[in-house]
Amino acid sequence: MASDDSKHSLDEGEPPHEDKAPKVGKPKTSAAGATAVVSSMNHVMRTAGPVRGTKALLDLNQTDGFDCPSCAWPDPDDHRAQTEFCENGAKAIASEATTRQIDRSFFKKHSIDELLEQSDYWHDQQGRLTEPMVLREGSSHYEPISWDDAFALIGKELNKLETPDDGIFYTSGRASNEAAFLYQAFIRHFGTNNLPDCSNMCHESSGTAMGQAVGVGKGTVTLDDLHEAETIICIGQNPGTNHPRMLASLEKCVENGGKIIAVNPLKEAGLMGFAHPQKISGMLGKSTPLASQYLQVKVNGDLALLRGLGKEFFERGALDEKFIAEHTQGIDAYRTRCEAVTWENITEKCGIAKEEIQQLADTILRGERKLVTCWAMGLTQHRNAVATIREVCNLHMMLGAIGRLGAGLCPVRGHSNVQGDRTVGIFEKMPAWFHDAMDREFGITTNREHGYDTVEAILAMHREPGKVFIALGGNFLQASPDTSFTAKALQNCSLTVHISTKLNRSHLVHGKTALILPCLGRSERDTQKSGDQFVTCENSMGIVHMSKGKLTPSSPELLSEPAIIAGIAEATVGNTEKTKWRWLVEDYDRIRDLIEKVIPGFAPYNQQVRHPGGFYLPNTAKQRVWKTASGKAEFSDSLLEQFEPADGRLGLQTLRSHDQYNTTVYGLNDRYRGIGTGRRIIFLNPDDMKERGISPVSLVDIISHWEDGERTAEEFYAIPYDMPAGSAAAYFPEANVLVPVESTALESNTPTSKGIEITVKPSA
Ligand SMILES: Nc1nc2c(c(=O)[nH]1)N[C@H]1C(S)=C(S)[C@@H](COP(=O)(O)OP(=O)(O)OC[C@H]3O[C@@H](n4cnc5c(=O)[nH]c(N)nc54)[C@H](O)[C@@H]3O)O[C@H]1N2
Ligand SMILES: Nc1nc2c(c(=O)[nH]1)N[C@H]1C(S)=C(S)[C@@H](COP(=O)(O)OP(=O)(O)OC[C@H]3O[C@@H](n4cnc5c(=O)[nH]c(N)nc54)[C@H](O)[C@@H]3O)O[C@H]1N2
Ligand SMILES: [Mo]
Repeated sequence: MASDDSKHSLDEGEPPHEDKAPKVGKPKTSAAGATAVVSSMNHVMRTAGPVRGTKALLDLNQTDGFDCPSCAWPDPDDHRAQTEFCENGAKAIASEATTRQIDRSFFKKHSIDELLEQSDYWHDQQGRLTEPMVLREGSSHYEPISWDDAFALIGKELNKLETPDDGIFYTSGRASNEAAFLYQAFIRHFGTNNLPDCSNMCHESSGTAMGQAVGVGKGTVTLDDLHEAETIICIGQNPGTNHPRMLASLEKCVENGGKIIAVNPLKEAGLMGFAHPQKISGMLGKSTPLASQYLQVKVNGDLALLRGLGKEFFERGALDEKFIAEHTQGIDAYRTRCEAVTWENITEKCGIAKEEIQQLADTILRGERKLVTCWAMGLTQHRNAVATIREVCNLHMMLGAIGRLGAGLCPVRGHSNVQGDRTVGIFEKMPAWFHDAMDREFGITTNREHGYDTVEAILAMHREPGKVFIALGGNFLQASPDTSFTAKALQNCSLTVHISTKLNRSHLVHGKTALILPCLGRSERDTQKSGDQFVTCENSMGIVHMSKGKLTPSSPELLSEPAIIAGIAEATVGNTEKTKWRWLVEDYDRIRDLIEKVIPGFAPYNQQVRHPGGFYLPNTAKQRVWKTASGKAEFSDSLLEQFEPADGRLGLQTLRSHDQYNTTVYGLNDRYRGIGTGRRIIFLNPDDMKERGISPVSLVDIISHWEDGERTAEEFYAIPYDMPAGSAAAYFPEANVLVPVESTALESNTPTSKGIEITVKPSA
């Protein structure tokens, strides 16, 4: 699958190369503070203007305002500051509330080829999409199309397919519960379970592992638990950039006497210290030190490190015997694994000394052993991700550190409603009870065959031309692995459709025919027949709450996501006695009434969600009820296998800069890591650079190695950085060309975006 020709052309989806070397300065040792406030204000005022910008910020994350679209971190149940947002939330809003616009004249002026030559940053800068556009077969330019014609075109193409399984329906995690539920209902009426989503590339490994271990694929803690915890481990996560409001909780934990432990190959500013931008001391630059111990683990050395901790707990007899006897099964096999492994093996694999692991054990075992473990992509995007996350669960089960105050599991979600989308049915393999309920409520017979996840969908589109691909948000091309392979998959489609707010590269690498359907954003007023609507989202801690946009929509042509879905559904599967698509959209309460009938835990949805702050969905693991096969929490006893590059090669992880939201590039700097401008960058250990004759800020080519051959990304600037030898890091999505589509995590099938075997050499 690797291409023989190492050079990528633009229609293979790789963003254009940069012509300037990056400015490089010293990495920071704490996050947020006044710079963050200034940076966010600048951003918002520049792009959204003072009136629209201020209004947007004042509504952000207030109980009667809209939910920040940037991340899934919860809002405090009470006492919300007037500034309950972070720098990156503000940037997300600026990007959405911008006054710049893309209309038909823009597309008339710029051909697809010209647009491909522009960077992702440039695409975002062009502003909001304002009217539906079509790219006709063979044409070089998008042109306007009416909404009804667009819906009819989609209906015609979908109904032409040989089987409903030739339709692929992607979802990105910004879609509200209402949009997501309606979308999946339409797709299940149509007759397929091909519902790949961004979660497949994100926290799928967490859901899989936690489902096996504790019977629930979601986190078991609340903000109070973080504040009450004695120890919080942040492993494989960079909250300073990706969940900045989490830093306030970490600070609170420290102020209450708790300790923060960071496990990360890179020294990340936000884990070292935090200057609270909502406090005077923080504004003046006084920061609270966060991590009391910083373990610079080798890339993917986490399983070994955690196994070492388990071994230490057993050696010290530090077990909650009562919890183990009452609630768990399988500890003996796990004990045998821990005893069998040697300390040499552990330290060699993780790169952390035994004494450091013992020091961590001392920290965790003090007091009442109130432990919270937070993790994100540094754990989930590896081949052994499910085994690693189950190991986290093992440690919590040994200490009974789950389902009690100050203790529990905290997978920190990405997209603001990625968790809710899954709850309401965006999944290629929903359980039988869900299908039964859909059949009952809608009077249909749903297809029970599992559908494609993201990687399976790419492989299928690549293999079998003529499919229809529809995306509810997101940027499938740039978010997916193996960019040129995915580009070919999209180009193979008869029709590609994107429901989007902003222009992105997925609109430009397209099927025979392509549609861009522009929708309202979170911050905008959504008026339907019964009046102004709100939508609902579920955050990382299982709280469902409302989100109500108040800004005037960027264009009167925009439709809401639910309205677009209803239009497509009506044109494709038609109305039935039970389902009148456009009627449902007249009043979103009607959609919520259906959700509550299909999915347990929501009733009385329309009532509860109108309470300020929303309501918690039930979480059995939090109640110490285990919905696993055995009815107990299950220990795992996986082999200690990890990703280890061959001699002379490095382990590349792909991560986010401070100035991006996934594939949306807000700016070209990565302030905390000291990068002034530039994104085609690879961070390397200084010794690894010397060994290869690579000088600082010089150009290198990166080659990734996989069973099917090599993939190359040319001309990245090499930056020396404090990280373990053998480890490397580059930005997503520029480095996605290097991620082999078939290199995925066991069981969860998540692309191994943090574990890519590479060689690096100076560019010719
Ligand atoms: N501003 C902003 N906020 C965001 C996003 C964004 O792009 N921008 N994206 C959202 C989304 S969808 C998500 S999923 C989250 C992502 O949130 P994160 O998971 O924090 O995002 P990444 O940048 O992928 O960072 C992964 C971190 O894991 C570390 N890491 C990499 N490999 C390993 C490893 O093998 N072991 C360990 N221990 N650490 C490792 C990296 O050094 C980095 O610090 O953020 C969400 N919030
Ligand atoms: N190499 C590598 N690849 C990765 C990752 C990695 O760490 N490394 N991370 C993975 C992860 S964690 C994730 S979650 C995925 C993200 O994958 P996606 O969710 O597909 O990507 P995003 O960049 O979040 O999508 C951005 C686009 O969404 C559209 N959009 C924004 N707001 C809205 C809205 O309100 N409604 C609609 N309809 N559209 C909107 C805009 O047009 C914008 O261009 O990427 C994955 N890919
Ligand atoms: Mo994500």
